[in-house]
Amino acid sequence: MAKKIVILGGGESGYGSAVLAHTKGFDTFLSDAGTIAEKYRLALESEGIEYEQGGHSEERILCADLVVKSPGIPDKAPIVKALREKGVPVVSEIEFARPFSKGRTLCITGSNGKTTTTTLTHRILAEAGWDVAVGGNIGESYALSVARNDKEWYVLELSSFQLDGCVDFVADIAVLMNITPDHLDRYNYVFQNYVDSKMRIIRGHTSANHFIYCGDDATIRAEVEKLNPLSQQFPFGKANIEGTTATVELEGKKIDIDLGRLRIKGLHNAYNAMAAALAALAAGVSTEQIERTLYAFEGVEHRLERVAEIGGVEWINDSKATNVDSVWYALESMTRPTVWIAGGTDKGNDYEPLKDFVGRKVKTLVCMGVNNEKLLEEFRGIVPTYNTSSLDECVKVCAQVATSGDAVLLSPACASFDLFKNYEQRGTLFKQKVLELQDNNENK
Ligand code: UMA
Ligand code: ADP
Repeated sequence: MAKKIVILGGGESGYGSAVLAHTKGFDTFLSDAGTIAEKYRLALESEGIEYEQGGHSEERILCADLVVKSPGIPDKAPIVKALREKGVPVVSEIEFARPFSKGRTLCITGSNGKTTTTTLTHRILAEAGWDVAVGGNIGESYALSVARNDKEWYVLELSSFQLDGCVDFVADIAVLMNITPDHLDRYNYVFQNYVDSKMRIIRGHTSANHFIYCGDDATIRAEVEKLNPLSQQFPFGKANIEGTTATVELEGKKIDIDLGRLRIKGLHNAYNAMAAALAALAAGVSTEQIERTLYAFEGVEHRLERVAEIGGVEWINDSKATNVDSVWYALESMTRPTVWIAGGTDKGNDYEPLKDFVGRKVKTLVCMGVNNEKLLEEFRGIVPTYNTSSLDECVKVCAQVATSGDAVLLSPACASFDLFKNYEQRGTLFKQKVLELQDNNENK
């Protein structure tokens, strides 16, 4: 009899896992506690995959031989607790899909910089003509790609939630960008639990594997010392930078990255470029090919994205900056007096690390959110502040206070859910408003 696989969650991850399980001939059942989006529901129906929504039917799920859990479902969900109590194995989509793929995996994790580094690395491999797909915490799920069109190489962005459900999965090449507090609500508010999750990126490593990590990150350094991984290690960091050149070297191949020629700016993007270059070298891409893509890469939407220059004011969309560390790097990269837009759903932020930059680089703080009290209190004595509760109001205030030579930076340090569907919608609407402002300005 076919092994019974239950998939929990019918979003991108669950849908991909269900297709893969069904394709491989398992007795497949997908269960979603909420409502499955129409596109996934229709696709499940057309594939003939059994599913339920609006609740998890415990009796059936507990009979599974294996459960594949979507990353957004926390361990404290009653159904997951019940499965663990019964001893039913619960794994992530990444763990489940790996054995069905012939491809090698280049996996990138970290608290910040994952998407930028993953996108850049994937582009390097793709432009070098390799048979490669990108997946994981970005775009189409890994499982779906393995089911439909398995590749020789996968560049995977891995979240801590995905790493949590990995047991035997080994990242052939592992990249760890940084570890700073994030998602602590999923880790009992214990930072070390989150750190342990991130360090799973090197689980099972032998001397055949490459481990590329930011050597400037004290948390990672301490973990490397403690875990003493067998992998070949390639730390990158400020020590690689001399003047405006960042030099990386792997197995006798060397690249001098001219930071001035990169289109993506700031120290964090120097880190991202070094990580991507090392990862591509580890995969075996030529130095010429890596350099070509590095200098052409324009970055990813909503990450320090330049929107327009209006009356000498540069408007920048960094809507993806949803935690304090990413804002630190955004402010670090600012070269103009900055009108800083922040606010949204606070994730228990400690704003202390930003105060020095705010004092030196920020001209005005414009808060945008339903409840801005915490931000206002933190920064009131340091810079002039404005309290706004809609995008319209916020952009109007920014246009009034910014003068030629300034920058207006949307880098919220918070999630977007108080006023927007997600960070993409926040960034897209911000860009629309800025472009309207530009049109009005030109028609004056
Ligand atoms: N659900 C249940 N039971 C529950 C709780 C939720 O069935 O107890 C259902 C919901 O009703 C919903 C489904 O689970 O239909 C959603 O599952 P999900 O939240 O795991 O979302 P997916 O669409 O499957 O997307 C997930 C990742 N989402 C999260 O980790 C929250 C996507 O990362 C990832 O791209 C995708 O799998 C493919 O692998 C997104 C993300 O926000 C981009 N990631 C976080 C981040 O970057 O900060 C980690
Ligand atoms: P992630 O996928 O980890 O969220 P992104 O590449 O999407 O990372 O970037 C998220 C935010 O973090 C952006 O606002 C960006 O400006 C900032 N950022 C990008 N790379 C880094 C890095 N290496 N260190 C710190 N912050 C970064």
